[in-house]
Amino acid sequence: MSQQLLFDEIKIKSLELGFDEFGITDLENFEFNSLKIMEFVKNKHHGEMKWFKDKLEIRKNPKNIWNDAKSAIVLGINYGPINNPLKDLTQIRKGYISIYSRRRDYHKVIKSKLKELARFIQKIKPSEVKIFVDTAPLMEKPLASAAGLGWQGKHTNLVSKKYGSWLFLGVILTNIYFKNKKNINSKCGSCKQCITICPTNAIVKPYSLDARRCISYLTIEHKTHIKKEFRIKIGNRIFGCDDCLAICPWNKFAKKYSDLKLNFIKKLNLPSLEMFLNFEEHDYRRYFVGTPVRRLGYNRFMRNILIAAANSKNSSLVKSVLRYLDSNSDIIRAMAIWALFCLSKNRFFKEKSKRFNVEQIFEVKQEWFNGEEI
Ligand code: B12
Ligand code: SF4
Repeated sequence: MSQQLLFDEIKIKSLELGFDEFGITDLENFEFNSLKIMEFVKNKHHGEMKWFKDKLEIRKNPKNIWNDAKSAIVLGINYGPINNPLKDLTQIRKGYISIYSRRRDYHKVIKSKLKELARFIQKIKPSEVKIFVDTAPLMEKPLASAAGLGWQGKHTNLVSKKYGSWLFLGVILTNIYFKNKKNINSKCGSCKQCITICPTNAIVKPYSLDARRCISYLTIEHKTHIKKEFRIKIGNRIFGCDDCLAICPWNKFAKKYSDLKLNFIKKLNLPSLEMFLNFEEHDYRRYFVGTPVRRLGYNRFMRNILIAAANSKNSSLVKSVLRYLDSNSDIIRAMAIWALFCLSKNRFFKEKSKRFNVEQIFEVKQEWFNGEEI
C-alpha cells in the first residue's frame, strides 16, 4: 500500500471513530523547544507538578519514550461549548466547572477511540503502535502543531482554524515512517485577548504560562492552601478555568461539539454551591463518578467550594460553612474561615473568639488574622 493511501485510510477511519482533527508528523530532528521546557522548569513555572520536572529529559523528544518510534499520528476531538462560558462566571451562586470536565472523563473516551484506531492501523499495515492521552511525558501541543492541526496560541494551547481553542488531543506513536511535517505558523497576530483576560496574570508573556498562577492549576493540581491573592480572582470556578480559551477570536469559526461524542453531563452545568456545601465525602464520590472532577479528592474539592462560597456574596450559606470549621482537613478548615470572613464579619469574630487559641496549625491560624486587616 502506498504511503498516501495508508495516510488516507487512517484518516478516514479516524473520522469514522469521531475524531475531528487528524495529522501526522515524522519525528526527525525533534528536540521540542527543549530550551523552552527547560526555562519553564528553571523559572519554577511548573509549581508542585513534580512529575513534570522529573521527566524533563524524556519530554525533550518523543523518541526518549520509545526509541523505535518514527511518526506521531495526532488526533483532536472538538469540545466547543454551545454557549459562551464566560457568561457562566456571573452566576456567582453556582459552581463553574470547566467545559472539558462537564462530561465523561475525556481520557477514557479518547483512549478507547485511539485503541480502536491503533488496532485498525495494525490490521492494514503490520507495525508497532503506542497510544497517549495527556498523562505521558510527551509534548502533545508541539506535536499537534507539527502535524498541522493548528498552532500554539499565546495562551499556549493549540488553536485550530476549524475548532478554535476547544480541542482535546491524543497521540499514536508508530514505527511506520510518514514524511509529513506541516507546522502551521502562529496566526495570533497582534491579538493579546487571552493574556489580558486572564484573571491572575498567569500568561506572563506570549506563549509562556506560569502554572502557579493559573486557576486551572490552582483548582486542579495544587494540593495545599491557595494563597489569598488568588482567592477573589478564582470567583465561582471550582474546577479549572476556560477564560483564555473562551475569549480567543478563532472560536468564531468553531463548530459546536456533538453531544454524542463526549457525553455531556447536564448536572455538571453550573451546579448549586449550596448543594455542594452539604455534600459528605460519599456524596461527592457518587456525584462525580466517571468525570475528571473525581480525581481531585474530597478535601481539595471542598477547599474550592468554600472559596467559591466566599465569593458568592450569599450570606445564607453561613450556616453550611460553619460546620467546616470543625473539619479534620487543614485546607478545608482554613478556607471555611476565609469563607466565613467574606460572608459574615459578625459571625467570623464570634467564632474567632472561641477558636483562635485552640487552633494548632500555623496556616489555619493565619486565617483567623484576617480580621486584623479591616
Ligand atoms: C501540564 C499541563 C497543564 C498545566 C500547565 C499548562 C501549560 N500551558 O503548560 C495546567 C494544570 C496549568 C494545565 C491547564 C490546562 N490544560 Co493542560 N496539560 C498539561 C500537559 C499534561 C502538559 C503540558 C506541557 O507540556 N506544559 C509545559 C509547557 C512548557 O509546554 P507548552 O505549554 O507546550 O509550552 C511551549 C510553548 O510555550 C512554546 N513556546 C515558548 N515560547 C514560544 C514562542 C513562540 C513564538 C512559540 C510559537 C512557542 C513558544 O514552547 C514551549 C515548549 O514546547 C498537557 C498534556 C501533554 N502531555 O502535553 C495538557 C494539555 C496541554 N492541557 C489541556 C487543557 C485542555 C488544559 C486546560 C484548558 C484545562 C482547563 N480548562 O482548566 C487548561 C489551560 C490552561 C492554559 N492556558 O494552558 C489540553 C490542551 C489541548 C489544546 N487544544 O491545546 C492538553 C494537551 C491535554 C489534552 N490531551 O488534550 N495543563
Ligand atoms: S486557564 Fe484561566 S487562569 Fe489559566 S491562563 Fe487561562 S485564563 Fe489564566
